[in-house]
Amino acid sequence: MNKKQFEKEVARRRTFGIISHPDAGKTTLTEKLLLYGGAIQEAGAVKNNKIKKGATSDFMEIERQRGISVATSVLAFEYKNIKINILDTPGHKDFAEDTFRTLTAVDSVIVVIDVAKGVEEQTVKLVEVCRMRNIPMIVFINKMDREGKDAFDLMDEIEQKLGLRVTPLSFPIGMGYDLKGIYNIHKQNINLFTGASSKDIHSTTAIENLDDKLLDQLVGDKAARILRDELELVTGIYPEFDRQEYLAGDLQPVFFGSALHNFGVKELLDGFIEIAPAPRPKKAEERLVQPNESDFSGFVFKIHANMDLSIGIV
Ligand SMILES: Nc1nc2c(ncn2[C@@H]2O[C@H](COP(=O)(O)OP(=O)(O)OP(=O)(O)O)[C@@H](O)[C@H]2O)c(=O)[nH]1
Ligand SMILES: [Mg+2]
Repeated sequence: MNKKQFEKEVARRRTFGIISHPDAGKTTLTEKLLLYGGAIQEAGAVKNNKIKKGATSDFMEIERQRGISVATSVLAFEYKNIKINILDTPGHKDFAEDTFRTLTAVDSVIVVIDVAKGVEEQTVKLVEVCRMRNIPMIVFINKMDREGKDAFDLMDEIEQKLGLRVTPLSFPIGMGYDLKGIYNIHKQNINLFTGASSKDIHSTTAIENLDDKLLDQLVGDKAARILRDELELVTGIYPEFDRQEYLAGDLQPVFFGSALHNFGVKELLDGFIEIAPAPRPKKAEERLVQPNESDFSGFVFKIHANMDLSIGIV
């Protein structure tokens, strides 16, 4: 491989961690993201009965038994010619060491928040570490298929408890029983929620602008009116998205969805590959290692005993 090809390879890599308090839906989201890369045929292994069906990334026996992630799993897939490495971390505080170590290996993170529970204890601790290191963060508000907190209240809570500065890039139309869809602010299209199989990759309907009558037809007059009002508020309250600010750790875009229903996940993934950083220089003991150096370099963040896969390098 010549230098140019090598640099191109480096530039198309995106290594990120998924972090949160236990049970927010990290492993479920990881599985759905993998669907887009065709890495697995069927997601949804976590669901309700986590004991019988093992999730793809919870491959250790103890994880299957307890239905929680104990160690970080690394899963890789390709999407739109980008090579994505996901590090699905355990949320439980007993395994926080593993998660903290993982955070030294990633170039960015996705923070998952349960819409009903809001900002929880472990999330506060993990985000604090990311904030100190200026790691670019995207927030995913999950479980929108359930009744939860109002989107604006929740974003306030995120700003206050996590010390973040947020701006939504997608916005929910209703929630829980009334969840009608997701409006993609950036792309100006609507993804309607059907509650259908989690395997489906939902299609979206583009609308010209918010005054488009198609919006009323798609979600009904009332929901359309509320959405227009809410988006006006969004424009008034939140800063415009700026990639440089995101990369510097000064601004965190927010997406909404339901990992279980594979809903809003595509918006998240498309947004992610557009904005997330490629490998950046890493500080080693002696010096800063550039990602495009020709000598082999890697960051060893964990070593597994008694497995075929013996080291985790990203
Ligand atoms: N209703 C609903 N349930 C969800 C959603 N996403 C995940 N869940 C459920 O939430 C529970 C926890 O999901 P996991 O993906 O294992 O959570 P986790 O964040 O990986 O948990 P730890 O690895 O233990 O930190 C499971 O029962 C999931 O089925 C969602 O969008 N909606
Ligand atoms: Mg998990």
